[in-house]
Amino acid sequence: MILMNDIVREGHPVLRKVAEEVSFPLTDDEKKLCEEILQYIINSQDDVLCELYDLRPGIGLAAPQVNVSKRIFALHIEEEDKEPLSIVAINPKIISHSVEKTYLTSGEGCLSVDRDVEGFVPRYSRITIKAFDVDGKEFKLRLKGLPAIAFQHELDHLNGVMFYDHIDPKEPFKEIPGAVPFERE
Ligand code: K2U
Ligand code: NI
Repeated sequence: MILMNDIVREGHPVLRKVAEEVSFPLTDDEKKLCEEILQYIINSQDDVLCELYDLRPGIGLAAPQVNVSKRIFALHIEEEDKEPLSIVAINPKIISHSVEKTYLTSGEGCLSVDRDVEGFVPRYSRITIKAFDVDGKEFKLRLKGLPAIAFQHELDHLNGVMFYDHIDPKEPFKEIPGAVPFERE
């Protein structure tokens, strides 16, 4: 079971590496990793387990965050009145995106960053992605809202990018031209 002390924190070089593509069939270790990163975010959304194991809640987790520099991440997002999204994405790619941008009005956080970094993080409002599942089957999804933001946050982790790299250092809350703000309830 992944716990917070398995999650590397900013300053660790693995978070600034471009992660390696994965080949199929996955090794048993890679399959176990996929299960464990998805299980972490599911566990982290359970109040009892959060308390019991001192977990930080998350909706995504990327392999580099547990010190494995491979192009794998998991998302588990359940929002009221919306389709739940629970995926492991392997060798993920954004194949098209809206011109329109969005940003979380609350700003972003990261399980690998133990501090608040304020500011708007521009993201594409809508994205079409493709990735492979653990069996090597390719899938495509069209994402918007929080799933789209989370996907871009996790894909950044596979490219050595941290969310605060996107924040304007001089004017962190500068209006992003044409962007549609996303309010999390
Ligand atoms: O990659 C990670 O560190 C997990 C991130 C993912 C994330 C950050 C910002 C925006 C979307 C996804 C977070 O710790 S997950 C915490 C969280 C929960 C709900 C909404 C936003 C962030
Ligand atoms: Ni993160």
